[in-house]
Amino acid sequence: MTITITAFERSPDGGKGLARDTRVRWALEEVGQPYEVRLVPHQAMKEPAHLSVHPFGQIPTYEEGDLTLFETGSIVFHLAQRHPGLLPKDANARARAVTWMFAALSTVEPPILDLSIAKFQEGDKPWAQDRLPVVQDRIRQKLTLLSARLGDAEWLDGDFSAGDLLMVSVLLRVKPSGLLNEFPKLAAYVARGEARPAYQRAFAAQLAINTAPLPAG
Ligand SMILES: N[C@@H](CCC(=O)N[C@@H](CS)C(=O)NCC(=O)O)C(=O)O
Repeated sequence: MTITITAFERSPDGGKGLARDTRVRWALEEVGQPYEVRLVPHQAMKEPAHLSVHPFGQIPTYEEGDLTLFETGSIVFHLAQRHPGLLPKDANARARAVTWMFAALSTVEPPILDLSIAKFQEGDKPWAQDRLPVVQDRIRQKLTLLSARLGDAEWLDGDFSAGDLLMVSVLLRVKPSGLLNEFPKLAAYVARGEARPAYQRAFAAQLAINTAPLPAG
């Protein structure tokens, strides 16, 4: 059955791989599933056609036969459940990997997202410069504890899992700020994720789209 995901017609990051379709592409590559991409122009994001697939008018989405999903956590979980490669077989190890998926998205990603908002959406507010260090320190708190837990391990809990895929994806979003380099163990962990052939393929695919000429009109 054909899998179709959506992505920005032009990602605001110009192809640095920070738009969230990259993590879905990565998961698809890890489990060896071919997929097609439907590009959504900016002006179409909040129009009825796209809202019928994504209630909040965002990307990415995932369509497979009569199944339509949104939210990257849900999409990666779906792929990990249906195909081998992203979750351990042992029930307890699997539950722990799923826990890391949630930790990535609900504990680590929010302060990182807050930094993007503070910089790019609120950067011109009179209080922006006072707020920035507070937001950065909230990220540092999380990264300090995450780094301590990872220690010198290769991945968060045994073999590479969907938990690592999402954690690395989330940490990649803090890399441009320089904060990640304050945590050498996490920087090395992210580099291990980026070095995976599946990630490389996912990154190259989104880069190709974001650097291709836009259709005329
Ligand atoms: N929690 C959602 C977040 C989705 C999201 O924020 N997508 C961004 C692109 S990375 C988007 O579509 N932004 C445009 C908008 O919100 O209008 C997920 O993980 O899928």
